[in-house]
Amino acid sequence: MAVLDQLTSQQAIDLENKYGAHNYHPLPVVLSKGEGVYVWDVEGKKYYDFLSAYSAVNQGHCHPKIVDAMTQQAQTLTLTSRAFYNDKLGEYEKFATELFGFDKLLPMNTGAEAVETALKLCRKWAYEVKGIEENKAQIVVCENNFHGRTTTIISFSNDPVARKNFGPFTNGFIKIEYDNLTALEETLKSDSDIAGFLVEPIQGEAGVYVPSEGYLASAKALCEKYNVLFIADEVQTGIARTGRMLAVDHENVKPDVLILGKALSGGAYPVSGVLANDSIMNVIKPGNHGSTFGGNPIAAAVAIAALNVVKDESLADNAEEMGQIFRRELASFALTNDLVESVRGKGLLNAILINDTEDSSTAWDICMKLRDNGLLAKPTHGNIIRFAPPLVINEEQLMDCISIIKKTIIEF
Ligand code: IF1
Repeated sequence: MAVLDQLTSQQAIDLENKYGAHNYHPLPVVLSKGEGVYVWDVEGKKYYDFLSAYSAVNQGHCHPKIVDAMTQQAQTLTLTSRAFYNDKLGEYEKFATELFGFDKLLPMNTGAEAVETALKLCRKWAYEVKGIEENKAQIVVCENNFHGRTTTIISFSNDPVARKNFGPFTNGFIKIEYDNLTALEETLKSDSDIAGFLVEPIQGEAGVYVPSEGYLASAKALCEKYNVLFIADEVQTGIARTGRMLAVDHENVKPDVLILGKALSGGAYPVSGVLANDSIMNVIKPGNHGSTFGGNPIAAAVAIAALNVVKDESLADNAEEMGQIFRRELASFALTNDLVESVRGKGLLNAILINDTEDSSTAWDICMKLRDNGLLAKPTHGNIIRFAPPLVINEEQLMDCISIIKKTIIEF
């Protein structure tokens, strides 16, 4: 059947239900256009986007400079594979390594691929540089982590929905409590086979869990003390989202391995990567690792444009400033409203805690009302709603959104 040229929302939803795997439960809204902080549904209703595709659209929807770079490159050379060189990759690698302060970049496509790349790099470094006995390397991870959906990554997840019936799982991971330095030091002290510590500077999916001040700096110091790689997963917290270029910058922490994704492309194209210095990255030799699309010319051109937008439009500073307004306004609102317990976050990665149980539908129901009132957001766990608009939002738009959020909750 020829797809109807102008679907209604319900028709679009029905098509997905019938022909698409049911691996998501989206909020019932069908988007057809995006521009800056706004998205429109197929009926033409306009919304503020307060999810930013889980922090991939930091630069705003369809940013002209990013779309331009993508369009130009797409009309010139899309993909060569790494069997040959191309004229964009080296330029991008130089740009990104100088911007983030590392010797080398290993380009991949999705966040999970970059996490997997970092795990392989860490293990290989452990055997060939640290001298751990082969196949004995352990990597420390945190409870309630989210690093992606591959079989190895869910092997160290504790989310039963992400794990059930996907076994057998990959060995070699030790889980400790997040934001607990004693647990980290005990583990590093007790086991000489530890290769690395993989951590989200803020746990996004866990509900925008901001660790104690100084946690990241102390964790890095412990990793140095025990010759363990500090691996920062900045797929969601990076690229100016938390008010600095990287969330680790709030504590002046330099990771041994940096993982980027999502807004590395401004949401225009799958671009991810792993950055490290030569003493680590040079364990990777030809044939060890790669992917068909990793480092393709479009990804390179888009990432350069996307990173330039972050710099040219001072998006980190804007995120910092707008985030402070957001948390101030919502914190004072929480004092006057029984439903909102508290607000937490950094920059424009924030969440409100709803005064209800984790398995309640309250957060979802509030998001449905927010949708009716023209603002799109989604709960993480049952009673937590994440608010993460594009970092290009201005104060007037932010105040408008805050009044929509307050009005919706008061109506609730
Ligand atoms: C989904 C969550 C967020 C990430 C961190 C790696 C990845 C992600 C810190 C993997 C991806 C996405 C995945 C997406 C929803 C979203 C998400 F709800 F799943 F947990 F943001 F919190 N590291 N997060 O946040 O990157 O392979 O997806 O490119 O799977 O539903 P990816």
